Amino acid sequence: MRSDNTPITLDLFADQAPSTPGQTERIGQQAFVLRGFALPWLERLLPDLEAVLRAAPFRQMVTPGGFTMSVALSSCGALGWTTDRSGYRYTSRDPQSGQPWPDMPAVFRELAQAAARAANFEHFEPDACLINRYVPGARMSLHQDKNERSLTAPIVSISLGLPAVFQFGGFERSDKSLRVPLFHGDIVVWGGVDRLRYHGVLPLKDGAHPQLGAQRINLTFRTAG
Ligand code: MD3
Ligand code: FE
Repeated sequence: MRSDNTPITLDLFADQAPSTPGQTERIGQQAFVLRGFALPWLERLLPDLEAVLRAAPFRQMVTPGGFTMSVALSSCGALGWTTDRSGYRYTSRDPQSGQPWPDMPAVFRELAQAAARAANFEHFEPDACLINRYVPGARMSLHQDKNERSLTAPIVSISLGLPAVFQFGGFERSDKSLRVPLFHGDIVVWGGVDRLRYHGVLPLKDGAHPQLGAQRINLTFRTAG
């Protein structure tokens, strides 16, 4: 981290360059990209992801401001994230089905905990896993994650499918942000002093991933309750 608080610049190259599995990139004092960390887990994880999505299908939600998000969402775990005209919040039931969110599969929790440990966050106990689906053109504008009750726990994010360019910003929306390409199997872990950084995802480029097709799926694990 530089003294002016701009993140460390590590990845200035093309967003289509393959990542190097096993490599760890530090993008902030307490923020790390673990390249390819999820790859050895995916044979176990993807079937469980499909089962979660059959029980709680992707849906496009509306923001309090009345805009439909381009990213489609679902959740699993004790708590799921929801937005509608009345605000952003975590709920214990899927508002679409009225049922509790699907359980968080053991392999999800184990992978999130292993990644947190690899980034020096011990004892991570996620109770929410948000599942974001990006199709080409979908994006997530700069925001902070601050609906979680505890801001001391880290967040773990797993990227699957098409690559995306992640924006890693500062503590004000107008701060300059670093662009970090994220690929299938990469995991980002951030917490501590970096927990409230603004971040976003640039519009997804067209393409077809050999396993997941024309989409990017991102899982984010949080301690929300
Ligand atoms: C935040 N998702 O669901 S996660 C979200 O790829 C969300 O779908 C994005 O933002 C996605 O709320 C980004 C990755 C990430 C990585 C590093 C961060 C978010 C970060 C560092 C600081 C703050
Ligand atoms: Fe976020």
